[in-house]
Amino acid sequence: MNMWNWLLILGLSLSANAWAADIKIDEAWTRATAPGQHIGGAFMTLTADADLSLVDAASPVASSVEMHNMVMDKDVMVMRRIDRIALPKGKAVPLAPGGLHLMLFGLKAPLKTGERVPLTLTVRDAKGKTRQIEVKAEVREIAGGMMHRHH
Ligand SMILES: [Cu+2]
Repeated sequence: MNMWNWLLILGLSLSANAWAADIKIDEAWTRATAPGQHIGGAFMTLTADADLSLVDAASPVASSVEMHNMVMDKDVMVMRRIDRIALPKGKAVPLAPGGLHLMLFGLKAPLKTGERVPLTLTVRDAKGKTRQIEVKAEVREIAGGMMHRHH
């Protein structure tokens, strides 16, 4: 095999390893929290251009961030921790109050309206490769402040 063939193979394997997919994030926001409130919710709409999964999230303002879903359990809506959120190719996946959402635990300070909360999302592709995506979520005041209940 001559050198050009080797270079061709190298080029192909490099492009196969590169992260090709892209992901669009719209309307990232979090709920403003009251002093002493240590849990917050974060929401956004994710649209991937390949079949991806959201597999982890983190934020410097919280000690941990979990992915949650709301499910019916004997006529009561309860929150469940999940370990991935599927992002099917081309489909807008909303994370919204009452459905899939991110939950921020151990808030170090109240989230104040107008601030931007940095979030790092870890996304995995069909081959198991992961990539981290930085998002800034705008803190919004929500009248009524429907609190999440955890058991
Ligand atoms: Cu939750």
